[in-house]
Amino acid sequence: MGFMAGKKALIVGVASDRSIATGIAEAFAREGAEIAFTYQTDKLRGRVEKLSDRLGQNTDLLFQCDVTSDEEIDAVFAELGKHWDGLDVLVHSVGFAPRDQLAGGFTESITREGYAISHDISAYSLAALAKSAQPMMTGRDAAILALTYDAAVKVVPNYNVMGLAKASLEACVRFLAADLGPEGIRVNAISAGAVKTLAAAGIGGFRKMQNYAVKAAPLRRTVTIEEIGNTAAFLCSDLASGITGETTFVDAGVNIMGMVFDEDD
Ligand code: NAD
Ligand code: 0WE
Repeated sequence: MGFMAGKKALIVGVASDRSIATGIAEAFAREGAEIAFTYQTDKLRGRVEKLSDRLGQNTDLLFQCDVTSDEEIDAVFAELGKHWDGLDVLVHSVGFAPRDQLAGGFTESITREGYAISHDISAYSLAALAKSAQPMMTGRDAAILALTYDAAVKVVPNYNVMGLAKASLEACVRFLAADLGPEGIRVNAISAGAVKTLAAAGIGGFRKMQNYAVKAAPLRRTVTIEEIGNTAAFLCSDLASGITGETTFVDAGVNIMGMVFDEDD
């Protein structure tokens, strides 16, 4: 029997087979969890349905949800409540900034609107989902997980306003953990190394970034969505019952390096 047997999980953020959320869903299914999914737009419904089916899940448990809409968020939990008497796991694997925010210098690219959109979708949405999910998650050893990136705490070229949004997301994880701990809800984040997903593929210089990661990483490679999924399954299971408010790195060790030399330097 898997270590998530009997757990009911909602995963927000599947957009393709390469999504980090897909790696998380695969690990959850392997460990025996039941999984419901949301999808951002109708265009993505088919993909999420295929994944749900491939993982042997109930394909009725798919809900449209743009996280900028409180109505859509509330509707997800209202609908989910018709199928499940409670929720054990909530995964937030969502991030977005308008494309022009992720290129060029920080002061050059940042705008009030870019700041507002990136923080709304990438950070506030965690609080919004947690707020709406709380009644279904209370009193059952539940867990919430968010995906972050090390540019929350260190400067990464071009990540710009998304770094500020991830800093807010990580602070949100801690405030939620303190607030929801007494309800038996743990809240954690995984800080993932660079993975080539849809959200990453469109980024100029992403190859450079992956090359850097291979050079700098103690493990001399990038990480896979399977590795992120396995850590997510652990953090959302009762195996991690003593862990809350934490950011766990799954990055082949890149973040521990203070300086990296080229072979020929
Ligand atoms: P992805 O493109 O596969 O997933 C991003 C998801 O965000 C998509 O499913 C998209 O539909 C969703 N989304 C965007 N705006 C939304 C909205 N308004 N409403 C609902 N959903 C919305 O890319 P990914 O790399 O799997 O990203 C998942 C998470 O992992 C993000 O938080 C990202 O910042 C984080 N992350 C990614 C990397 C990486 O290198 N790929 C590294 C560290 C952290
Ligand atoms: O969190 C991310 C990706 C975030 C992201 C990506 C996009 C691309 C398409 C947010 N919004 C958008 N908007 C789009 O229009 N990562 C951690 C991956 C990533 O993105 C970077 C990186 C890394 C790593 C952007 C610049 C520099 C490094």
